[in-house]
Amino acid sequence: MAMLWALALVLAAGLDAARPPNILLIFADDLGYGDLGCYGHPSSATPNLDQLAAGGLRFTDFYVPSSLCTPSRAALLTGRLPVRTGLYPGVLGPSSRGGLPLEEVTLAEVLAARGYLTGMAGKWHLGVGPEGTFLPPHQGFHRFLGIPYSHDQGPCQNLTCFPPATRCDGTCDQGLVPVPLLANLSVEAQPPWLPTLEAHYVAFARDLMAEAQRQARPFFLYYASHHTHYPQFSGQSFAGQSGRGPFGDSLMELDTVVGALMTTVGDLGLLGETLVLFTADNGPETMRMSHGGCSGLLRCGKGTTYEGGVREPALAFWPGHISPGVTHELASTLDLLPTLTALAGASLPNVTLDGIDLSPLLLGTGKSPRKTLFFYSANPDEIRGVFAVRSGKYKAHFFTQGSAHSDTTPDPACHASSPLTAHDPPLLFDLSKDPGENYNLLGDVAKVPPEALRALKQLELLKAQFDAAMTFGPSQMARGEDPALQICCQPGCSPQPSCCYCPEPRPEGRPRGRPQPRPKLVPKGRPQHRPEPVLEGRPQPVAEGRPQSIPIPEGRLQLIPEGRPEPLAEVRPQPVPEGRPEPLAESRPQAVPEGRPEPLADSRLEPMSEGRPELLAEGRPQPVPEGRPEPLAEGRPQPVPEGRTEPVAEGRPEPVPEGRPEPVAEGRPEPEPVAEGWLEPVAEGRPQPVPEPISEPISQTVPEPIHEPIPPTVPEPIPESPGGE
Ligand SMILES: *[C@@H]1O[C@H](CO)[C@@H](O)[C@H](O)[C@H]1NC(C)=O
Ligand SMILES: *[C@@H]1O[C@H](CO)[C@@H](O)[C@H](O)[C@H]1NC(C)=O
Ligand SMILES: *[C@@H]1O[C@H](CO)[C@@H](O)[C@H](O)[C@H]1NC(C)=O
Ligand SMILES: [Ca+2]
Ligand SMILES: [Ca+2]
Repeated sequence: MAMLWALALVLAAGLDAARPPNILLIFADDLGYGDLGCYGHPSSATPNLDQLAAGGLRFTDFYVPSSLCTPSRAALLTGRLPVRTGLYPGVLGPSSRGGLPLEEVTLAEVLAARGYLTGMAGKWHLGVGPEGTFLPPHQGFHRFLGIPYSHDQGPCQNLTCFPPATRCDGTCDQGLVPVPLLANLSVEAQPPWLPTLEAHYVAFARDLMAEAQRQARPFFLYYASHHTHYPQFSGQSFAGQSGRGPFGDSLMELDTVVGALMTTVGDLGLLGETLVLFTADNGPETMRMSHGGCSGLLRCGKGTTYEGGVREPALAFWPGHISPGVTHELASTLDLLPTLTALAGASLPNVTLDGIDLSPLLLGTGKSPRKTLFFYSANPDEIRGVFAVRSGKYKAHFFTQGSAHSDTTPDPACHASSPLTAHDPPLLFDLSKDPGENYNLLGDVAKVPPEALRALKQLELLKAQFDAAMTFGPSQMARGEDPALQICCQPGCSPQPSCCYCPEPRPEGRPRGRPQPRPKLVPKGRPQHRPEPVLEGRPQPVAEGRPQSIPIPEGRLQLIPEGRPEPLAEVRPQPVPEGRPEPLAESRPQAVPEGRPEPLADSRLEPMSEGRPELLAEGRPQPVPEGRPEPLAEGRPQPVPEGRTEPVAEGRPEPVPEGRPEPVAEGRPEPEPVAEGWLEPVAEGRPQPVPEPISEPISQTVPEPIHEPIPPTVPEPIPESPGGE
């Protein structure tokens, strides 16, 4: 079997690789350009990511096309701008009727067709829809374990975010069901126990990687961590340990996840055959102040088209194939689909792609073919078109708008109070000299350098051409909301949404205080509480350590794939909430993508659901009372644990030395020393299994103390995320 497709690959792709690489794509949430040690943060504890950076290619100019979760994730998985795929404005919610159209071809579908075993752990946020129509199993993922949207899109005031008993910040989104944890199309828990959530994902990931190896096929693992999105959470081993408060603890857990995944790859002997990519969906949510991320020297953060919103840390690691170094070439998450398609020898979807194949840049055989980047606002419209354009070292802002997500920084341009503003002429920055976008080159018309004038003309032309050629797809968000679409572990229960409550058992023993009503979740005779997977330095052998999965009782969200999906285009977009300049629906061609993807070639063992089931669960839930929190209060005081608990510095690889020696044009990564740890220098094809995993064992496993009974007091009001992304 392996030989068959290996031969096919050589014929098809002309790559010298004997087999397509495994692909491990790790995606962080609301993580800023300045948050990692290897990007200069002085107190983050990210030794594993720093080690990836030291042994791989670190990007300084890597972008996402949108600074919000849903559109950014759509772009990552399709290689297409979110305005094409209809993922605008804003983000999807638990009640949304829309989602990433099934006709869109995802990276998972491309790779599954090439024979990959595909799996996703973590945050989806590309729609749920009736009967889970839009969930990952319908978009190319053989396996899925995760939350279908952000973990703040449900009430969180009663949840424990840090053991033993630190509750989550604020209240998150009220009037919604508790966030569900799904295993494929079934509800595993609602809500999950957050302190062990990432550990469950790691167990899932190990299982997927080991199973792929057993089947002698490559894997594609999309690990979309909830870290470091609000509200911050972590397991016991990280709570209070990072030296950077709750955000740092959450980030430290994410970093340890990276180490655990790399250890598994090493244990399987696959380091030289696995391409590891790390980046994040959008910039930091600075409205959380010290509990949010940091864009470093860049301006603003999430929700804006300033650099802090769209420029992200990005690492590519593939020993023996990608030379260690730092690159200043332009790149985007849009480019991952065409790049990975090329590296896997798979077939590109027959659609208009916005991404470009960057494999020459990764493999060190050429420069980045990407020369320009286009940025839409969080609420794009066809009249204004792109807000900002980068070409080479220049970036022009034709429109700017602040965002509540970027509140609380000293720069008022970032804030929600900064209205949508047209700039004519645009704001023009030379990002090579001024990455912080502080000095508008057109600010003093008497002193505009001729080169800047030429750049201005070029950027104006690029915008005009791009906008003229762009056709927006029908907005999925405009399809509106239906509270009955919210996932409920006990369909038909009352009163909804609060009765949709099947919490994950806490790691040890019974919770004290009130008994937990958990009807039917665990059939009689089964252990009440599964063992808690704990992230630690040295992971269990791959075969072990899997959490037992909780059997799903009947009546759950069991989705039977049957029937053809109705064409999405038939759903008439509804009027979009205020703030949009004009209805987008009319006079727009229904841009549901040309060219249906071919059926997945390889569906052995784990067939993916096709199409949308027609059955609706009986006992529709009732409409959810409106209870959206007010957009924003003013900055809340944050009790920030100051005073480091332990030194973080030692054992951490040094930040990769900057000092770009050569003009940006070079394109060749600069060689860097290879770090030790799980990262062994890979001389030839197949590395030895690496016995010693993570360079720096994080703290030892500590049993999770029993959670305190929750006092009935209502936490103080805390500003909630506008829109719950
Ligand atoms: C999902 O379905 C696949 C295929 O049936 C199965 O192997 C896997 O264990 C299921 N559960 C999860 C969490 O992926
Ligand atoms: C790609 O799509 C276009 C338009 O939908 C179609 O005309 C063309 O035949 C397709 N090409 C392939 C190779 O399927
Ligand atoms: C939180 O707990 C309190 C006290 O037990 C309870 O009254 C309230 O309904 C809970 N809220 C949610 C959203 O679960
Ligand atoms: Ca995000
Ligand atoms: Ca699809």
